[in-house]
Parts: sequence; structure tokens; C-alpha cells
Amino acid sequence: MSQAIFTAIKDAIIGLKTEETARLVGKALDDGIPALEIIDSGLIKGIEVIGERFKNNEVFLPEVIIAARSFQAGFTLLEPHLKKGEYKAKGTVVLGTVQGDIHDIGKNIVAAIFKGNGYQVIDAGSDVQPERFVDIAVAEDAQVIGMSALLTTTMPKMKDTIEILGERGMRDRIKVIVGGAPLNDRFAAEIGADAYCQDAIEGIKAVAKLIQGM
Ligand code: B1M
Repeated sequence: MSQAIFTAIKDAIIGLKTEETARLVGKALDDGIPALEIIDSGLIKGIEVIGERFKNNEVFLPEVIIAARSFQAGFTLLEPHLKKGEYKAKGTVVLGTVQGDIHDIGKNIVAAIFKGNGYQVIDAGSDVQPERFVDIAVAEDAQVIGMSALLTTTMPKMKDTIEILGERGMRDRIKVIVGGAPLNDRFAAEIGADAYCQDAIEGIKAVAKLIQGM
């Protein structure tokens, strides 16, 4: 039953139908489907197909932009429904997409889910310079910096941020989590991050554990 609406949402994104995406997401919510399931099984599946087609030169940038807009139209409706989950913990997390990178869909999902789980989220936005991550974290007395990167060319900015934390003597006091499609555990270990998170739920678990250990 739910599968049919997930497929319809996925197809609406692929078909670049922004209003239809929003309508279907609204219907899925009315049917009582949890927001996170609608994101994971509908919206993300659609944007993944667009990404694959973009890679294969089957669609071009304007189509990707409209698909991202459709994703956002659905996500806006879902955001207030991302309820508190199992992993409740208090803490402040600075979140952002690294310098040179404007992909913010994943980061916005992570921010919404962190908020829904009782964290104070300082959203630094996208294209965030390494120094800025550190400045905000210090000013806000945050326990965690969370960085997102979608481009292989911008991933090194994560290491720069960690180095600045070290230079300012803050590395022990501020934990670092990283995420984004091109990353993996090995990269996170190489740059000295405290955790790589494949998705927002892994992010919540990692932050809860890191804050507990402080
Ligand atoms: Co771009 N783009 N894009 N793009 N884009 C990718 C990333 C790409 C893989 C497409 C492809 O070739 N198949 C490719 C990167 C190739 C590479 O680096 N190896 C690419 C490219 C090349 C580009 C441009 C350079 C294109 C150009 O201009 N020629 C350009 C770069 C602009 C820039 O940033 N400077 C560009 C532009 C754009 C748009 C603006 C059109 C748009 C972004 C709109 C926006 O974000 N507001 C866009 C989009 C939409 C994509 C794809 C299609 C989708 C990305 C996405 O939102 N995924 C993408 C292809 C793909 O990834 N399959 C692609 C859905 C999102 C929910 O997933 O962000 O991975 P994701 O987040 C997940 C997890 O990774 C994780 O949790 C999230 C939820 O599960 N996660 C974290 C993410 N961050 C986390 C942080 C955490 C924890 C978990 O803790 C801190």
C-alpha cells in the first residue's frame, strides 16, 4: 500500500513535477505514513535517479535544479513531522555544508532530524569556510561540529576545519562528525573526524555517544 505512494512520489520527482510531489507527500502524511519513511522511500529515491541520470548525461543541470526544488517542496511539508525519536540528548551542534559546496538537501534533513531529537542546531548554511565553522562553534559553546560535503573536490575542507580546531586548542572540547554521499569511514578516519555518518539517524546516534563520552 505504502509502496504505491512512495513510487508515485519518486516518479513525481523524476518527472520534475513540483506541485505533484507536494500533493503526494501531503497525501502520504494524511495516510499516516511516518515522515522519515516518506523521505527515505520516496523523496530520496527520486533524487537518486536524477543524480544517476545527470552522471550519465541523460538530464542536465536545469532538470537537477527543478528536481531539487520538488524535493524541497515535499520536505517542507514533512519537516514539522520529524518527531522526537529514541536517541534524545541535549547538546548544541553546528551544522553546515563545507566551503565551495552548495548542496544542502542532506544537511537540511540532518538539521531537521537533530532538532526533532532535542538538539539545539546552529545551521551555518552552505559554502561555509573552515574558520567560520570553528568561530560559530566557539561562540555558541557547541559540543559538536557537523560537516556535509557532496563534492569530492570540497571534502578536503573538512580536514582544514579539524586542523583549525587543533591549532586553537579546541580539538578535545569540540567533536566532529562528517557526512555526505562521497564520504566513508576510511576518509573520516584519515582526516581525524570523530565519526562518519551515512545518514541522519547515524548522525543522531554518533552525537549522542560523543556527547556522553565528554
Ligand atoms: Co550536484 N552533484 N552539482 N547539484 N547533485 C552531485 C553531488 C553529483 C554526485 C551528481 C553526479 O554527477 N552524479 C556530482 C558530484 C560529483 C563528484 O564530486 N564526484 C554533482 C555535481 C558535479 C554538481 C555541480 C559541479 C554541477 C555543475 O555545476 N556542473 C554543481 C556544484 C555546485 C556546488 O556545490 N558548488 C552541482 C549543483 C547541484 C544543484 C545546485 C543543481 C543541486 C543541489 C541543490 C541543493 O542542494 N540545494 C544538485 C543536486 C540536487 C545533486 C544530486 C542530484 C542530489 C544530491 C542530494 O541532494 N541528494 C547529486 C547526485 C547524488 O547525490 N546522487 C549531485 C539527496 C540527499 C538527501 O542526500 O546529500 O547524500 P545526501 O545526504 C544524505 C547522506 O549523505 C547523509 O544524510 C543525508 C540524508 O540521508 N548526510 C549526512 C549528508 N550530510 C550529512 C552530514 C552529517 C550526517 C549525515 O553529519 C554532519
